[in-house]
Amino acid sequence: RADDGYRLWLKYDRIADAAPRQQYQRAAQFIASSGTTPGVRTAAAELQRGLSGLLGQAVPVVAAAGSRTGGIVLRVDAQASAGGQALKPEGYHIFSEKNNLVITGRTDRAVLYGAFALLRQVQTRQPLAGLNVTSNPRINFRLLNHWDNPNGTVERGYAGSSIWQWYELPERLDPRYTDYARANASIGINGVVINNVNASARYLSAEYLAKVAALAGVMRPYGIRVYLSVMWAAPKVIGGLNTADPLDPAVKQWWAAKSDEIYKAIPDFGGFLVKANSEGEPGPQDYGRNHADGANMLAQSLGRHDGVVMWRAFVYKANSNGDRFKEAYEEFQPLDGKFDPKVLVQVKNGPIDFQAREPFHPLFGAMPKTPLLLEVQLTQEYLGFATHLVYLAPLIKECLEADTYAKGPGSTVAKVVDGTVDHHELSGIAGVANIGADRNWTGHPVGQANWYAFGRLAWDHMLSPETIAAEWTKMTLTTEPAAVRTLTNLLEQSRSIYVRYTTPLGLHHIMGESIHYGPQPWLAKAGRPDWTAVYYHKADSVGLGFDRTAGGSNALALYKPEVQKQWGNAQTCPLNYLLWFHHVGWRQPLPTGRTLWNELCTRYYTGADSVLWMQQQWAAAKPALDPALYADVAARLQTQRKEALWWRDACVLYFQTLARQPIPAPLVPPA
Ligand code: GCW
Repeated sequence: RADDGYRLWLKYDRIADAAPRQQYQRAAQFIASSGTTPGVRTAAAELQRGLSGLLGQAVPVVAAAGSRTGGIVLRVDAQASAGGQALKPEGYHIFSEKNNLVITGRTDRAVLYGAFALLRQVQTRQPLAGLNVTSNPRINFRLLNHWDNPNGTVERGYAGSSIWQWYELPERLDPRYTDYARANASIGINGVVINNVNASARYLSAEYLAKVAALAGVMRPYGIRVYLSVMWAAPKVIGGLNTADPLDPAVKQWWAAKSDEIYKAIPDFGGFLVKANSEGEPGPQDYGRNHADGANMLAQSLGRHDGVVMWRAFVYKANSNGDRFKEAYEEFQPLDGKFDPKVLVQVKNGPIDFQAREPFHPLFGAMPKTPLLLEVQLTQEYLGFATHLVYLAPLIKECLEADTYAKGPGSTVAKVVDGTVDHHELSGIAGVANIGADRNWTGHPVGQANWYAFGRLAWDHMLSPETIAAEWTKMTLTTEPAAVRTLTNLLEQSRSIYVRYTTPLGLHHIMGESIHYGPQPWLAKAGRPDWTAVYYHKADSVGLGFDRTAGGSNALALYKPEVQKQWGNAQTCPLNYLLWFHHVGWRQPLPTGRTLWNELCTRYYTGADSVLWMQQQWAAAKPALDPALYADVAARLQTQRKEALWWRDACVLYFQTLARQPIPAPLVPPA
């Protein structure tokens, strides 16, 4: 039957080749599990479901292996260790013992993650014999953030409406919630913030908390905790108070009572996410207080409950004459050391807003006393919605690998975030979800790869985008080796191609006003100056790019000297970041041997042509792909090609009005 994409990477179709199938059959004749907790029962059920499908035969679950061999044993053991090393609470160890494979860990969740790891081993056709794997997550809070609203819309969502059916809850539990939880657990995601950061106070009402509790009940056996985005002004909006001042005793009292009410309904509730004093949202500054005052009051309201506050640093003032690049830093960096131990400050990967390429956010490495939670965006707000094929692991990885030099070389963003640089116990990473009610969850079938890759990197940021792409391809699209190679390469190249035909050389924020789709580099007037395109590209008759050196906004000074050295000199700045930091003359020669203008044109033209290459690669894999899925992506690639030309022509022609130079001849074939 045609594959409608609903099953994501959890496909479990019978392995067609008899030889490997029989090998797996010999190693997985039964599942032994004595555990009766919901988490272990889930692990056994998932293994049974997956293996029965893949092996094409029933795999029974038994209470104990006894003298049987050739099976899989699940074992929760509070003392579990591997190679003499204690496991983290969620870490698992898979090894052979008396001709059985044992999946062990200190908690239910650990065993569940081990079960999915074993399934992945089979799905990607790796051997089971002699398996000995230990894996611990490097980051503790691995979260999806949903920007889902109570009315069923999803802010910046391109895959249909929200999957949460608020009206039906708490009575009816859509089976889709369980499949959602399964998918997340399979990649190690252990928390979900279910509502938009532009939050409605309604979620904190008793009526909605009952609905949230029902969802939490579905997530719990999969090791997933539920969190809420909260609206700062809730004590006024639904609490009947006349203030939301964090230092007001009645406000404190209201939040403490609200927290108690939530934990009564949801004992494993994860905590709060807050967007405050940002883009018109209310916050503590409305009362002359600062972000730490607000975050700490909420953290204290959690009191004895086991929860955290995630406070977003995505702030920039209306009518600021400065450089938006610097604003979050200026508001937050001075507060380092002032936050309650239960607070994480949540920072986007870059200083502006989820552009196709950004330098890492200067707060990373600059707040050693505060655990910083990295926020990346999986929904493709600035990356072509659900139309353009863009695999995001290279973007996320670029940020993770960037060196902040905070404690000398090697202080990468990844190590700041996982807590190793500054010895934090709390560590977190969040992906803004690209999930909606579309049958295939993500609209673009390859959007699924971004959900998958996020979870895998959140678990282990050392994995390579290539490894993850290959895994996903095998689990989701095909295991045919040549096609896997072609598709993995296609995925890997897709993001740099997108950058070339939209925002090459460090251009940023030149897309359509408010919709954030398509080109609009001429945009000069909008709700506020820092929503226009001209604010960011600064094109004039002399040249192009935002001078952020000492002669300009001096945003570069927010970084450590080593980083300033990399980006501070227009002659040596890597071309990918050039126009982020420098205003460069149109006729300025670049290390490629071309002038800036010629290089700009070359990137737009070759970028757009690379979409033809993408189409060819997809076509080359056709025999190995499901026909309906093939046609879906092929059609989206056609639109992508059309829109790459739109981007190219709009940008080149607009910038040409200022550069006043011809498009280099070789790029334009003679008419
Ligand atoms: O990227 C911008 C989006 C807003 C979003 C905001 C944020 C949820 O355009 O839609 O609001 O960021 O991250 O808060």
